Amino acid sequence: SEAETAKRLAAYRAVDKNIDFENHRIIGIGSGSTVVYVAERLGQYLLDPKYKPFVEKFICIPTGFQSIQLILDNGLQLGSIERNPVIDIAFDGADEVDTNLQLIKGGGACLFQEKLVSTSSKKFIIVADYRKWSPTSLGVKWTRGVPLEVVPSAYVRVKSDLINKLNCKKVVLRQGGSAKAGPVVTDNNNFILDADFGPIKDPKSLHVQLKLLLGIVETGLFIDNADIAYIGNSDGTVLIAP
Ligand code: DER
Repeated sequence: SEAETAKRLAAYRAVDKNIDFENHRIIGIGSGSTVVYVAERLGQYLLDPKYKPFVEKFICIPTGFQSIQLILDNGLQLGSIERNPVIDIAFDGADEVDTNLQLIKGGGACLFQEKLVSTSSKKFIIVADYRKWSPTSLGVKWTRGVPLEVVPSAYVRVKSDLINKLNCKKVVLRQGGSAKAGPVVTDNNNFILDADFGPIKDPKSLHVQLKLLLGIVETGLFIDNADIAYIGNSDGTVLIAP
């Protein structure tokens, strides 16, 4: 599809332009469908005799179970953030990117480990297709609400606080649907609440207010974290922001 082509374009370009084969060793690998192409591209370099000596030394840090699969399926070395708390460069997708490179993430319910990796990385690269790019504000392209990782026993309290203290319009406990009866359980054994605030004028302030609510482990607002975004367009071009 057009979006898949755009995802692959952005991901390949991001890897080709940002991996320093000699100096990078610890590589953060995100979650979702776009970062699949980042792992795929690294796997291609691994098969190239010229690059193999460098890529086989890469230690790839996952952001959840899907990310672990991605690393293993592409023949890359799997590491842990406990063993490698400082990451050289990390790649991940996003649900929405604004012109200040503020992000909404968490569509794939992996936001906690994603933020642990992205904020532990010296360089953080976003790869996405054109549907995620929001030249105005966050909460315009991604309209399913800000994903929040919450402690399961606290979800009713958090929902009430979101509505009564932060004037959230709509809060939904994310369900597994046909994949799993009942709520989605994250790789950290938590629930996800999707909190719809509409267009978000000041994502940094909202993030701080959310973090003060008892029961919220982490938010899907990634503030002042991404360094570069590669946005694949349907016409084959790639927008690089900033
Ligand atoms: O969960 C996440 O934050 C993922 O990065 C995700 O939302 C991006 O997913 P996609 O690359 O499949 O659109």
